[in-house]
Formats: sequence, structure tokens, C-alpha cells
Amino acid sequence: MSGPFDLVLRNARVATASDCFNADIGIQAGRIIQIGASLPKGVHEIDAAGRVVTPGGVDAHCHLDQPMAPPVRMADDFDTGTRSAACGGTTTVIPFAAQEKGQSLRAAVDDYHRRAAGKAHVDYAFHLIVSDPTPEVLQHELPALIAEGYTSFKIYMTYDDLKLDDGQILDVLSVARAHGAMAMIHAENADCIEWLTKRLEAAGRTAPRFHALSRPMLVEREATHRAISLAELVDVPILIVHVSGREAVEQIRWARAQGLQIYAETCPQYLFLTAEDLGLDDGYHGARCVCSPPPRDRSNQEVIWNGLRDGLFTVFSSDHAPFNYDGTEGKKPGGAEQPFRHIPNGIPGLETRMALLYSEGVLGGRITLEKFVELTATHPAKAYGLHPRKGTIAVGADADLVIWDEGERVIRNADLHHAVDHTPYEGRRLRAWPAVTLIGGDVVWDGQFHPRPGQGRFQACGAPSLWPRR
Ligand code: DUC
Ligand code: ZN
Ligand code: ZN
Repeated sequence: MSGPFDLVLRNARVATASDCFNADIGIQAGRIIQIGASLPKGVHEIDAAGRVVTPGGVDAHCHLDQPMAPPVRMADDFDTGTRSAACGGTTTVIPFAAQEKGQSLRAAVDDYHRRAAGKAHVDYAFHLIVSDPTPEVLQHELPALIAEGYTSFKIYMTYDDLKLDDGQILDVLSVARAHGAMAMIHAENADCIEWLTKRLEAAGRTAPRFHALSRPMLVEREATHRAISLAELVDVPILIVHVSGREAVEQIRWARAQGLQIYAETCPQYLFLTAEDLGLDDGYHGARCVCSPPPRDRSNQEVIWNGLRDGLFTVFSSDHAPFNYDGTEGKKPGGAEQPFRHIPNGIPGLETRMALLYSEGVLGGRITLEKFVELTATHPAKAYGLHPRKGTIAVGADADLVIWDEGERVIRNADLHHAVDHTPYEGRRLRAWPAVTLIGGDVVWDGQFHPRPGQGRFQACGAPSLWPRR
């Protein structure tokens, strides 16, 4: 006699953000309906004996098929990007619907839905990027979109086509406060970057490695402090994205000590890369690792590890921004090597995010398994209003799960499933990799990818649940 289950994961070592325990997981119609010992037989069974099972990852910061100024184009669309996510244990992605200046926010959202429709293999939600906060956007569009399930948006303090000035940031933060949305802030001082870039260019210093010198830690530190001050003025929580090192961390610690609700995100590149990966000489190969903020040095990596361990960081995201190295659309726009100012910013990381942190964090003895789950799944789901349906292993949650295989594996781009022609982690040894990824109880990865284009569902986000009700 079988029980009511479509699928039972048998004898799992279940890891949540608060506990690790042995149990069977019973799944029906895509959801977890029972967790316990010796569950009745399911129609299908997976023996997870001796294996850790975590919630599927929620990658709350990735860029897929985001329109760029020609000839630059992202290598991953929703098909290849979400395929890569699934094979790396990520079952929900939150990319960005970016408003172009002059465009309505609604048009940006509609455009993103068209880009995802019929293609996504994993579930997805959208953050908004507000680049043109007109009165219409502030008074009508943004409140309406928040009510419809787009409850987070990114504000840029740099990049000419996206950045807002302080007055505009205050306006947008006021909307976040009034409507209970989460504002994510890219904190780098645009004027300092431009001034430094011009000086470097005047000195003929245009190789990729000078990208790091054009965006030193202090430009991030200043903008981080300013973002905190603007949030304090408006009295609203914010989340500072892609924090790269000590001086920004110090600002966030200071703000927390004042009782301010400042949340923070970091990414694999700030744990596993340094500015040296942008090149030690004037060669172009380091263009692969040009991203912003740039990777720092080993002592800053330690600061980031400490912040992951002690709760300074709320979420761990990839900031996957997929550009090919070769060809005409990526790191060599037009097909030729370019001064660093013109190198598209970003590195791929959707597929390697979970395994890198599991290997070096959990199995490297730096963070607990519970902390791993919190950073990669539970907190991102809470920060962006997807919890408890996403980000946890609990009765009623979607059966989005990862069964882990602990054993050595070397990262090779040829084995990855994105459409990017490189990974910055080529040759790096891992101690674990997702053996099986389940989405809504369906196996999408078990060493082979089982495509399900269009079955990834759009998730309308609710209110962030990291902070007490205001
Ligand atoms: N920096 C960003 O802000 N976004 C995309 C990639 C990057 O490097
Ligand atoms: Zn950013
Ligand atoms: Zn980004």
C-alpha cells in the first residue's frame, strides 16, 4: 500500500536555517505535506540515506537577458540562465526588470515577462530597477507594482544610465517606506569613479586591472555611509548589495549598532577572487573578472567570511551578470579589446554559488550548515517576500530541494550549463556539488539536466518578512 505521497525522500539529513535532523520528506502535488520518521511508501521514492538535503537555493541577485547598449548583450537568457541555476541547486531566481530612462516601469515589467515566458526552468520573481523616478512612477506606478507583487527594487548610486542623485534616492526610499517594499542599493560614488577613471585614462592606464583602481574601497565606503544616512533620514530599512570588503562592512556594523535596519548582501567573487584576478600586467584576460564593486584582497575576503559567520550579511547571491569573453557582444564589445571603462561589468556565478559556499564555508569549517541555508535560501526568501513557500523545508512549502553529494569535483566551464564561454572559477576544487535538484517535487537535475522550459512559474512577492511589522 502506498501513502498519499507522489514522492518520498527517504532518510534525509534535513537542513534548515534553524535545525539539522534525520527525517523522511513526503511530497504531494509539488508541496511538502509531511516530514517525519518512517513515512508510508510513496509512488516514487528517492533514497537520501547519508545525504544532506537543503532547501533549493534562492538567488536573489542575478541578471538575465537584461537589455544592454549595443553591441553588448548578455549571454544568458531565461532558458540558459535558469538551466544553469537548476543544475547548481538554485530553484528560484530573482533577476531585475530594469527601467530605461524615459520608459515606464510597467513597460519594463511587461518586457521582462515576455523574456521569461515559456523559457524559465525554475521559478522566478522580479526586482525592479528604478532609473527614472518621475512623479508618475513615484505616485502611481511603483505603489501599484508593489501591490501586485514586485515588492523590491534596486537603486543605483553609479552607472550613468541608471544612477539616481541623493534627492531622487530619498524620494524612492519614501515610497519603499510608505508601501513596505525592500530597497536594494548599489553603493559606489559615481563622481569619484569618473574622476579616477579620467586620471587613469590620461596616464594611459586603461588595461582591465585598472578597473579595480578606479573603484577603490573608499568609493564604496562613502556611498555605503551615504546610503545608510539617506535610509536613516527616511526611516526605512534598506539592503546594501554586493558588499566587497572591510570599509563597507564597518559602515554597516556602525549602522546596526545605532539600531538602524541595514541589511547586507555579499557574493562569491568577494570570497574567492581578488583584484589580482583582473590581471597583474596589462594583458586583457583579466577582463573576465571585471565586476563592480571589484574583488579586493585576501584580508578583505576574511572580513567577508567573518561577516557571513556572525550575521552581518543577510543574503549570499551570485550577481550573475553573464558576458562572453570572446565574440563581439561581451567583454570585447565590437570584437576588440577595450579600455576598462567600456568593459561590461559582471561575471557568471548562478551555477557555482551554492557549491562554492557549501564547499568552502560548510565543509571548510567556516559556517554551519544552518547558516548556509539561511544565507542561500531562507533569508533571501524572507527579504523579498517569498517565505515560507520558498526558502525552507517545512510542511506547506514548495518541494524545492537539493540533495548534496560530498566528494571532490573540479569546476570546468565545459561542465556548466550557462551560455557563457568562461567561469572565473575554472580549475577550482570543490568538496560538494548538488547531486539532485527538485523543483515542485520534479527532478530537474540528477547529473543530467531534465529541461522543463516554461514550467518555471512567476512568483508574486509579498511583504518582506525580515523585520517586525512597522
Ligand atoms: N555590477 C553590477 O552592479 N551589476 C552587474 C554586474 C556588476 O558587476
Ligand atoms: Zn549592482
Ligand atoms: Zn547586479
